[in-house]
Amino acid sequence: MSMKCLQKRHVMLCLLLQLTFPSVTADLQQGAEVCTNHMILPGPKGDPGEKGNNGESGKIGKEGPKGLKGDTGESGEQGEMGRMGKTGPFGANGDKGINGLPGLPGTRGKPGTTCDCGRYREHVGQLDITISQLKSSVKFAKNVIAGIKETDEKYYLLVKEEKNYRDALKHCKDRNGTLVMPKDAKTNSLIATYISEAGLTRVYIGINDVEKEGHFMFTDNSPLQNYSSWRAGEPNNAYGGEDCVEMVNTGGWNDVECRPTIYFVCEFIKKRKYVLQIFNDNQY
Ligand SMILES: [Ca+2]
Ligand SMILES: [Ca+2]
Repeated sequence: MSMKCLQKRHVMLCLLLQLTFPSVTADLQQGAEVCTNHMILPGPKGDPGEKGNNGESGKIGKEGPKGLKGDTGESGEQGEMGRMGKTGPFGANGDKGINGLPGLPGTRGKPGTTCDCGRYREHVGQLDITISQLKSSVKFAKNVIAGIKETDEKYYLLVKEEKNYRDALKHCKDRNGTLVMPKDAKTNSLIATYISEAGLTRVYIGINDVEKEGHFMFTDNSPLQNYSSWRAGEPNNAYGGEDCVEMVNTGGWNDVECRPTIYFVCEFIKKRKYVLQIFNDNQY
């Protein structure tokens, strides 16, 4: 043991043993003396080593805890003026105000002159008549457009306006015609077909015995001659008051009262060119 202590490389170990284990050290008293006398001092401290390389970047740290609530910020600057809002609904009507004071009387007017109102009223009345005629003419023209029958010499028009016999005759005459006068079988058949095609059952025709009971005449004042189409038992002047004549859709004639309002057929002589007149004459 003492020999080991003598060795240079174990000097420090010997000192450590002496401090840690004193009893053992006593047994080695001689050896300890040798160690004391022959202790070798350590050499000078070496120079510091070269600076090491920079270490690698550390790992990203964990997410920190939520921070504390910040202090209340300063008030912002005043904003710009907003756009004008929509116009509101109308308010309720206000209460009626009290009557104002009466105004001062006006100056006296100039003396009047004699009014010529009658002349104007006459013009207005004439305008009303003209308008009425125009309306009637338009209605008549519509009937013309709707359908018309014709022969070489005449036009026949079924007027779908309910009128009594007198007004029906006037309606035709106002347009330079008359109620239809079927003076032969061909014309009578044509009118009968006209009525049937229109879906009607009866119309006034231009025959009557208004002037003299039992003496039937056409509206052109010509008497019935070689042709007639009376239905069986007609004319019978029923109840003593049948002076006008209707044609039913089979072509038969019957004397009837003149007051009932029914449709009728007008006839127009072609040479009068009534159609052109209807459309061109302003009086209608
Ligand atoms: Ca009669
Ligand atoms: Ca009769």
